[in-house]
Amino acid sequence: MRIAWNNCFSIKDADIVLFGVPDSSGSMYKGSAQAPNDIRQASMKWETGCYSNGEEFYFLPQSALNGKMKKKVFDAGNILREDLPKFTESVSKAKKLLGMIGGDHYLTFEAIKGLAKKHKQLSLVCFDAHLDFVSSERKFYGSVLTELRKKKLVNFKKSSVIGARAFTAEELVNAKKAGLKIVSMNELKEKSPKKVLSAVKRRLGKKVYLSIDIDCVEPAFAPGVSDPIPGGLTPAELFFMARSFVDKKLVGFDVMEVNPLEDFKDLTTHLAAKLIAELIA
Ligand SMILES: [Mn+2]
Repeated sequence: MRIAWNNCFSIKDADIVLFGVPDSSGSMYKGSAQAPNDIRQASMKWETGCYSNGEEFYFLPQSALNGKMKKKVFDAGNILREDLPKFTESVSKAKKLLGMIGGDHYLTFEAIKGLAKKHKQLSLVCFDAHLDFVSSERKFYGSVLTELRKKKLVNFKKSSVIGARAFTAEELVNAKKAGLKIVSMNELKEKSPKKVLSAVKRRLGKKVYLSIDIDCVEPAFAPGVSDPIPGGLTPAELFFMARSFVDKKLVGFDVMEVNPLEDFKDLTTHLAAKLIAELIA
């Protein structure tokens, strides 16, 4: 099964190459491995309005095929974790926008490893309840930023995490040392999404990777995650902010950590499908 908006059939013809990585081996919680196919299934089920160039338009699953969609989207199917760096390298060399559907958040490291062959020192924008900057334990989804820092794949001084509300002292020290900007939920509520976005964007380098851990969203809206932390973003806030990073600087995005085993009435898989629609619109 392909995502509902698949409207072309090769990487060469595509503007955006979507793919799933059904792998949760970097997590102690199983479940996120089945997310890519569940999100594809959810994408078939609804019709919705999305924003494109500031204009709202109706985004039916079938609009992909009847010409209403401006961008060519190719769903390349599911990729094995061990093939991931090679795959992202080849897509970036073909100059296509990459869209990964996870899987656990550690896969972001594997994806950026491949992208870094073409794009050195990417700016990373992460939406996440967590900092994922643990250094006392390694090689799991909680240490994505530690691995990226060790391999020097990301320019932390030009990167930010938005929506953070659960972190340890060790992670704060690591973030500070690296020069990473943290926009906590408190700061977001105190200021405004607009103000926060302009501060984050001022820091960005030439090329940007956008990583969205779905647990950045309030668990009441997105219960299907492995480590839910109350006090999160509303879906509308996430759509508004995430969309604003879709521009010429963006080389790839991912939507990670949907865990259908923890979900309630498919709320979270539907949210993820809508988020992908917003990004590709
Ligand atoms: Mn997280």
